[in-house]
Amino acid sequence: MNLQQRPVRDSKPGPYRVLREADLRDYLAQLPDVADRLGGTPDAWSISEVGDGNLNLVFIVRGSAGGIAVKQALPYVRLVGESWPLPLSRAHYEYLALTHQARLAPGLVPAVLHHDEALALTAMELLEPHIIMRKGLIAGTIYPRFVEDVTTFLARTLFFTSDLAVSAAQKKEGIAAFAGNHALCKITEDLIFTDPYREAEQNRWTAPWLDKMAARFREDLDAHVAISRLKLKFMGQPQALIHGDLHTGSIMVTETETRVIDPEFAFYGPMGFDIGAVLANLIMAYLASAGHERSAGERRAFEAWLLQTIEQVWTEFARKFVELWRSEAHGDGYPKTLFAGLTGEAWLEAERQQYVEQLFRDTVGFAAAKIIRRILGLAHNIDFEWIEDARRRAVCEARSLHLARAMLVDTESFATIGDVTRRARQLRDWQPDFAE
Ligand code: SR1
Ligand code: MG
Repeated sequence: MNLQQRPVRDSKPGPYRVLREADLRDYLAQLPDVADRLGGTPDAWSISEVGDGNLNLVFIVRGSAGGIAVKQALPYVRLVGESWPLPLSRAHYEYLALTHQARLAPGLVPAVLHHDEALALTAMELLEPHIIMRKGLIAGTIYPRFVEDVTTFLARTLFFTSDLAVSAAQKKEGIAAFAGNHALCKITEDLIFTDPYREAEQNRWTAPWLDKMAARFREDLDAHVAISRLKLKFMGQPQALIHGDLHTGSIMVTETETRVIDPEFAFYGPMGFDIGAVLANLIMAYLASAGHERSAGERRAFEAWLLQTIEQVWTEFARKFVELWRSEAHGDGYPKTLFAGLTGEAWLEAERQQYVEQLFRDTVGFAAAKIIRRILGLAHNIDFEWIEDARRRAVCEARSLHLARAMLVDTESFATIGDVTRRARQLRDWQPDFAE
């Protein structure tokens, strides 16, 4: 597992240009492996741009033999436009992360077929019939395989890139390999850890209902201290190679398969940021669910599954992580020679539990930050946005903000994941007073 390896260059480098469908056809036609996979003649391939994310172009290309997905980075933030430039190098970091994650968590990320540094372009296997998990959750679909797969992904990618598993030299090489991805980190530092708590031009929320709540967050110094501590952890704790944007829009699912996509925000950061992202998005799916029901209570079974999933994502992650620590700890952290014999092992086991308890606190805090940014910041979630009635949407968002504020500021009062789901369940039917 050498993170320093150069990305493969399957074709001659050329200058960057934004590819249109016709350019992409010509480009792919000269890649023999890709052309074989698609089959037939290039003029018969269908190509459509389907990207609905905030940053990139995504094309689906189909031929007589099969399909591929092609992602190209734009030199700016797609959501905002050319006024917000963004380095193309994020495609390099995404490629590096994807190929590393494929080795650490086989079968849980899309296979890379081709990467072009100059074009900031990556061709991947087409995930079919997978859909973006967020859309499935809005539809009320249960994913029985999800807990098993996402906790394997989290436990293995985080453990095997940490000081518990690799040497200090390897770890530092890993940190160096991703250190240039700072422009993407800066987006997170601003949009998640700063802007929702101050007047920022790009902030938005469901007005007028959330006006008072938004104003309270801007004046809430307890929240400002808590979010600043988390920001410092995000910037200064290179615990492991994290995905960096692990929301339910970065996960593709069927009822039997899970794939984690889009690691362009990857860098060495705190593990709790990834785990918190998954939990935050499940919590938002749960508290948005009332906004999607057509008759009262029709989604109760789905909501019960979501609460159980939130609990199991944490407990299964923690179990798998500790198990890896017991069996695969070849890193320079906690040298074996310092914990010899039965007594040493008992102390080490107690230390593992402490580590996981701290990780849980980090996770709860980061989850809170991820919820708040989706309701008060620039980039919102369709979980809420697709609730057409604005007042109804604001009710779901207010419940989520209420829970998130408690998780952010009173993190210690959430001793277990059961405390999180209990508070979420209590808020499911809470009626906020928007005049307060
Ligand atoms: C300007 S980019 C906004 C958001 O989209 C990405 O998915 C990240 O979550 C980022 O914060
Ligand atoms: Mg993304």
